[in-house]
Amino acid sequence: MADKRQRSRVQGAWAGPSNTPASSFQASRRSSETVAGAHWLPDDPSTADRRFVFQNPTEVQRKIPEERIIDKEGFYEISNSPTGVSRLHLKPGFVEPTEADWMFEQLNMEIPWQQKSNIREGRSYQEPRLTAWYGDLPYTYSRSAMKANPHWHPLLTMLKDHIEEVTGYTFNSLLCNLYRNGKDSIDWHSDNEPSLGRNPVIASLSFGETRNFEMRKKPPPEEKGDHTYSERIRIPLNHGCLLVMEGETQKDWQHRVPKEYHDRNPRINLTFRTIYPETRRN
Ligand SMILES: O=C(O)CCC(=O)C(=O)O
Repeated sequence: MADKRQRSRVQGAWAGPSNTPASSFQASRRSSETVAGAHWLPDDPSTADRRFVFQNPTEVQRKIPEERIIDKEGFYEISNSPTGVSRLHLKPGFVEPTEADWMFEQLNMEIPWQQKSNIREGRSYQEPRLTAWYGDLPYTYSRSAMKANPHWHPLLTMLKDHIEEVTGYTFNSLLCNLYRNGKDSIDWHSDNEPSLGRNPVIASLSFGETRNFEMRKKPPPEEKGDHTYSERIRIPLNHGCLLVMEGETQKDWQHRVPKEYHDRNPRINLTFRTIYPETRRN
């Protein structure tokens, strides 16, 4: 990193008429070839007729982008890649707090929560959270399937109808997540399984403890998977808040809910989606 920074300084060098003898000042500068900074002026009168030649920097100094925090109601265009726009719609208070309180209790008690096992690098591991799946079709991610479950809890049907009315989108499936405490989490991923079709719209409704929903832009190929300079967004998702991700968001961004290392109460997150049968995927 230090080496990168050094190379990326603005570079310049003193150039004089070729018939002028080099002053000791110039000679000492010439020995290092370059001068850091374009505003450096000669204070030795014997160098006054010399020109300061600007050389293009060999590498531009890169700054790690500051994390953007989104916590107010609104539509946010978070990027615009050549293929299209990634957009978020945040609606804190979508379910008002007193309603959200009893809904949290009911969902916590009545959803058939289970701990799913996934496969990564040939090894099976248990997800650090509990989940449940609703929909006429199974849902496969991380090389493990959740069975179709058409028996929607009436509260979930009511919430789905309300979200569809407000957003204008329709959904046929729901992945429920229960984060039991701060150690429960979901790692970096995109909801981009082929069964979700192109440009999936995900409507995510949260209840209970506020947890940080973090997003990072996928790096261009030349970064070789390094996210150091990726744009980042943090959205504190609180009790009753709705977040809709749309457009190219799943193609161009990843998201996660990281672990937190202090006490955290349980949180429930409902992610409404549309699953397509294999024959109707675009
Ligand atoms: O809990 C959340 O807010 C995010 C859940 C999530 O990323 C997912 O279910 O794919």
